Amino acid sequence: MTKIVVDPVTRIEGHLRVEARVEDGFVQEAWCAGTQFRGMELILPGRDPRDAWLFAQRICGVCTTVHALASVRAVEDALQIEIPPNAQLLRELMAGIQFVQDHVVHFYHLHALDWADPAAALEADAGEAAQLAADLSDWPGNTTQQFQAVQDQLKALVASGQLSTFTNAYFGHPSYRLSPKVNLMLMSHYLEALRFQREIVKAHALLGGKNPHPQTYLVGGMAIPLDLSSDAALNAGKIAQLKTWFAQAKDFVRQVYYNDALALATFYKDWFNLGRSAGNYLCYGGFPDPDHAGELFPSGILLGGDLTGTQPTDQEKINEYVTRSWFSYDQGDLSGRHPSQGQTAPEYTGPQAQYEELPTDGKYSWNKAPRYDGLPMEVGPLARVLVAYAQGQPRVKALADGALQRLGVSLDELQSTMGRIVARALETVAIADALPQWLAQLEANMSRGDLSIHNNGKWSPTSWPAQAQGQGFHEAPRGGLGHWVRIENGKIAHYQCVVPTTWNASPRDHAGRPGPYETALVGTPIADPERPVEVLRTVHSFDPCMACAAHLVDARGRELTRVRVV
Ligand code: NFE
Ligand code: MG
Repeated sequence: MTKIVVDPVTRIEGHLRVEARVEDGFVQEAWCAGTQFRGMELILPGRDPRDAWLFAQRICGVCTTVHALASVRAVEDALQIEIPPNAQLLRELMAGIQFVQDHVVHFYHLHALDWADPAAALEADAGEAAQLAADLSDWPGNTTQQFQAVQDQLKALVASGQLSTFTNAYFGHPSYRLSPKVNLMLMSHYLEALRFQREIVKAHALLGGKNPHPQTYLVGGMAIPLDLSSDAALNAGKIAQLKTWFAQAKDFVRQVYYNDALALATFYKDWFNLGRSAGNYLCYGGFPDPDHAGELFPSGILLGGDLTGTQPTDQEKINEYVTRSWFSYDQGDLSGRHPSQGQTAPEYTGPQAQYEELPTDGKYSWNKAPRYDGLPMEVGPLARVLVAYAQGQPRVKALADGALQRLGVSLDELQSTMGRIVARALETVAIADALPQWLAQLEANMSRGDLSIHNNGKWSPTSWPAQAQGQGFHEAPRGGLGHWVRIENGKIAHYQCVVPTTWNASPRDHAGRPGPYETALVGTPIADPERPVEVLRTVHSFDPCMACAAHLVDARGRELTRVRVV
C-alpha cells in the first residue's frame, strides 16, 4: 500500500491537502482537507447589512465579485427590495465577465500543465503545429511565425534553468500523451491567454472601478450612473469599448479556448471514464437567456447519475455537517444545521506540528460538509450543463450536442474529469455569446430613456422590519453559491455562506459519505506515486478554491510546501 500526500496542491486558490491510498496502481480511497482557517462569517454580525457585500466580497480574489453579488441578493431578499432591470443587467454583465476570465485562466494557467508538456513542445515543427492549429480554427495567432517565437521563448526558458511559470510541472511523465505539435499549440495559446485575460478583465475596472473586487454594488441596485452622453456615467463611448472587449472575448473563447479543450479531450478520451463523483448535481440557476424566457442555466437537482429528469432545487434541504471538520455545534456534531441557523465555532483538534498524516478516522478538514437532503452534491460547470441539458435549455443543449458529436462521447461520459473540462469550455461559450446581447439590452433601455439603476425606496433602515431573514444565490464559476443573512434592528445578526468549493471539496459527513473530490479520486490510475499527476488532473478539473471553501487564514501563518510520498 502506498499513501500519496499532495500538500499543498498548487495551481489552485488557497490551501488544499489530498491524501490518497493507492493499491495495485489505483487510488482506493482519498481524503481532501482544507488546511487554513479564516472566519469571514464571524466578522459580519453587528454591521450594517448594506455594507455586507464589501466584506463578503473579500472571501476571494479569484472568483472576485461573486460574493458581492450573493450578498446584495441575500440582503435584498431579506428586505424584499426589487432592483431595476438595468441593475440586473449590469450585475449579469459583471458576473459574465468574471466567468470568461476565470475559466480561461483555469484552463490554461491552472490546468493545462496537467495534460501538456512544455518541454515536449521544443521538439515540434513550428510550421506543422501552425498548420494543425489553423485547421482547427481561424484564430489569427495560429501562424508559423508566432509558434516559432513561442518555441524560441520556451527554449530560452529551459536553457536558463529558470522555468518561471512552468516550474515543477511533471515534464516527461509517462501519462503525458500529446504530440509535440499539440503541445506547442497549447503553449502558444497559454501565453496568448495570459494577455487575453488581462484585457477582458478591464471591463470589470470600467464597470466596477477596479479589479479584483469591483466597488459599484449597492443594496437595491448598482452605483453605475447611466447616461449615453455624460462623461461621468456609463456613456456611449464606454459602451463601445465594452462591445470591443466582448467581441474579442467571443473570438478568443470560441476560436482558441473551446477548440483547445476539445482537442485535449480527443487525446485523453480515457479521462471520460475517470473522475466521476457520486452523480448528484446541484444548480441554483442563473444568467438570463437573451433569446428565451428563463435562464441559460436553470435551477435543478440531478441524483445518482440519472441525467433524465431534474427535481426542483429546495434550499431548505441544505444542511452543513461538522462531524469530520474542525468545528463544533451547540447540539453536538452528529446532526447538521441549515445555513440560516449555521454556526461557525472553530475547534481545532488536528496535529500541532506540520501535519504528518491527517487523522482520517476523525476530524481532518477546515471545510464543513454541506449536504442536500443528506447527500453530497457536485456543483459547477458540469452540474450546470447536465441540469440545463436535462431541461432542454436550447442554447446549452445545442452546444453540448455539438461537443458530444465532435468528440464521439455520450452525455453519460460527461460525468468525468474530462467532462468537467468540456462543460466548463462549453458554458464559457454560452456566456461569451450572451455578453454582447445583455449589453445590447442595456443600451436599448438607455436609448429609450430608462436610466434607472437603483431602487432607493427601502434604503433607509427606518423602513425595515425589526427582524428579517433572506438568502442570495449565484452560479459562480465553480458552482452554486449561497449567502444567508438575518437582520435584526437594522444590523446583521447572523451570516453564513455555503460556497461552491465547500460542496466539492467537502470532507466526509456524519454518515461517512465522502465529498465529491474524494469520490472522484477513487479508481484513478497512478503511474508513478512519486509524481501523482493523475490526482491533480481530477482535483484540478473541479477548479478548487480553498479560500472560498473554508472562507477561512491560518493565524499562525503556517507554511506547508511539500509534495510528499509516504
Ligand atoms: Ni474563490 Fe468561488 C467560485 C465562490 S469557490 S473561487 O467560483 O463562491 O468555489
Ligand atoms: Mg460557511
